[in-house]
Amino acid sequence: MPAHLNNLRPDFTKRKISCGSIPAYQFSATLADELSAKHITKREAVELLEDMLIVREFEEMIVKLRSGAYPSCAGFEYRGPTHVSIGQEACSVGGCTGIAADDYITSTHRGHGDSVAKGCVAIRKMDAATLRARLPGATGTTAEIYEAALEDHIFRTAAELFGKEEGYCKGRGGSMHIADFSVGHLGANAIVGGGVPIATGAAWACRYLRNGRVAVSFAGDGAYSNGVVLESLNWAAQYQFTNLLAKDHRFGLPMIFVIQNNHYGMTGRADNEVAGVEFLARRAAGFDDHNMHAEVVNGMDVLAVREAMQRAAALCREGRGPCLLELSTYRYYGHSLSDPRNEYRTKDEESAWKDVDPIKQFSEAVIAANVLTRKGVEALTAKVEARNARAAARASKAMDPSTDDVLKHLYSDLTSAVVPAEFQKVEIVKEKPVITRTNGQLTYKDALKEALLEEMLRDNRVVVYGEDVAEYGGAFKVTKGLLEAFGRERVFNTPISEAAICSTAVGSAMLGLRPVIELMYMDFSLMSGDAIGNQAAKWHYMSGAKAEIAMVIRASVGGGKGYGGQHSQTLESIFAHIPGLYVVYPATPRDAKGMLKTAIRDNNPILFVESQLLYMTKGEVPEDPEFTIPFGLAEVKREGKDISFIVWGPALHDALKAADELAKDGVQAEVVDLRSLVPLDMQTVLRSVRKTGKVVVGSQCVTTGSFMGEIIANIQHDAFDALDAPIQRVGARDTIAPQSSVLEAAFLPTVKDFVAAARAIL
Ligand SMILES: Cc1ncc(C[n+]2csc(CCOP(=O)(O)OP(=O)(O)O)c2C)c(N)n1
Repeated sequence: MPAHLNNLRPDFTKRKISCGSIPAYQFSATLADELSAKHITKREAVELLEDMLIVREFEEMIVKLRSGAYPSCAGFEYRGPTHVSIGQEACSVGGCTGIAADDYITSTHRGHGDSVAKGCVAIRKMDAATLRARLPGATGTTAEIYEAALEDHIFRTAAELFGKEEGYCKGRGGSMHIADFSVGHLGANAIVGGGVPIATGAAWACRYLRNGRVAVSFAGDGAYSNGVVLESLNWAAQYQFTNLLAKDHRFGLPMIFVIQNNHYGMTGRADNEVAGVEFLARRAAGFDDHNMHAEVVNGMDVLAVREAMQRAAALCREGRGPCLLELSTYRYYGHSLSDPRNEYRTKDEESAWKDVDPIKQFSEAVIAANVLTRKGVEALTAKVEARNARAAARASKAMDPSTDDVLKHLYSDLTSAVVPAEFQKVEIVKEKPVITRTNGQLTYKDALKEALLEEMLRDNRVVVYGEDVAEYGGAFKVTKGLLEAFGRERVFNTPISEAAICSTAVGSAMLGLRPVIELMYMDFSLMSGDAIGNQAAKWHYMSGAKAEIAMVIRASVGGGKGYGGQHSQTLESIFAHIPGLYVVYPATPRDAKGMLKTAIRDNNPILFVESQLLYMTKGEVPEDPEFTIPFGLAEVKREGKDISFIVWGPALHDALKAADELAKDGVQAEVVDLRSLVPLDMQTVLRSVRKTGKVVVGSQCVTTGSFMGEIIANIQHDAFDALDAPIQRVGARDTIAPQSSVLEAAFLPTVKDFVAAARAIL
């Protein structure tokens, strides 16, 4: 039994389960109170007001731009999204001032405010040297450089919204995906809830790295009905994180879930309509025995938000995370500017919320506490308006990206060729797994394990997690023994939450870790479609190459075992269709080791497909820990001159057997193993096609719509003249994998199918 778990006994004692209570709206201090208690300085109070004004003015700019009424950008047409957060400024500014400048946030489609606030707060806390590095060539007094840095921040934010090369993400991300990794902003997210597991992964990375930082996910009320958000709450609260390391000291994830509850999804309301709780903060009680330190806070009061965030961040730093804060707020405009709001709410309701406007209230508080005079507030407002206008005008005239660069930043060119010294020191907790060669050979499974072992020994940033990968070693034992070698910090079981497994890996990769995660069956990758396709694949590009997403998703294909429709699919074609991912599928033990090591060292997100049919196959595998196989290199596994089999995955072995069969008739078949679909090595394929003139393309994918069609399209385009016959395709039949073994045999491609396809054109 794992040492950290107790002996499980039946216990049906009659009892009541208490869910405790969650405090709501406890903060009642005025600014004057806070000043006299020295919880805030006058200067900080002015900065709070200024930052809220910057956010509001920025959002007003979007509204005016849409109607052509923003004179500073006359003639400029803004064509991006218009999810403005006017009304919610206290959440963004209070939220970002309550945490440290180098803490992390993720945000949402309505994230301009969070983005602007995070940058302003971070800039104010930068020392002069950091500021000068941020603004090379800036001159003047320190105060002038701070001013210039704020203006530059607004400029880069606006430039990103306007799709310009000088935007934070070089115009690749835009309004709904803006990120600034230099200030810990890990990205807004256009997928409702999408940023929450990313922040959770970042929080896990903070804990792993012991960097003392906190990760915050800002997300709306709507997001808190989304599956991956609920998975994140569960993920962050796991006992193994909160209680494991020391019995009397929690060491929970430094994660703050912030619900910016503006009371509407797009139009649907959580309270009274699409959820069953009055306060979404109750979600915390569903996942954590301690309710995660949840609070409901007046989100129209910047001091209340700031104070609650400070408390939550302090708890996180003490190891008492995660925390959850529900901020009750309101957006004055519709979901976007095309939403007139009249179908689902009243003017009366809107005006009640405007009465407690965060900027109006805090301006009065600043005046009442003698921090600024009314004139002083007006002057501050005018300064903000002028600064924002200058920045926006400059952004509207900034350079567009070059159209030649449309593919630039799709993939990272970086690898972990050099492991930083601090990550080279690796501790063996108990013992390393022994991997034995029999007659110089390893199984495919052990080749994978050897790759993992070597890479984990080489680089402390490599972590392994997935369902049942720890003591049990994974459903197919690939990771067996790694827990004993590296301990539970680096090898741990996860909840059955494929979406969170993949999305948290994105978040931890953003902080520089190199997660290798396991999906027990490739079929389950469909549970993590967003994480893989919208998050992992896209963040390097959408961030303008500011984010490196070095992660490997090992997905095991179960076809051929009689496991039926939901455990047998070969789905790499779906993922090869999504730009931004690498998709590789080794078919021999040697390739398995060499390519997994390459995958772990590469800085791109990699879908690494394995076949359960191949796990026990044996072959020679180099022992050299520096042995790697580059991606995008197909290999001729058998030379021939009469016909080419272009294959990948287990189909390689069928094609090789078919080649033996054809050899009996004197036909010399060449067998090309693609090994990686993305990047794809068409040169080796075309060389073979030009030699033989006859082609059979094969894989275990369901035939229609598979990547086989892509290969065929390329061949006919680039080597049409070399073809002597129509290209043949050998894939699985266009149906669902059946349970019955006779039916499954009829479903999957066979050696006979390869032979028949070849004979048809020979
Ligand atoms: C996964 C997903 N589903 C639906 C949408 C379309 N959509 C965009 S914003 C939105 C409402 C989100 O509500 P909430 O999370 O409360 O944030 P708010 O817009 O109120 O800030 C919807 C349904 C989406 N972008 N992503």
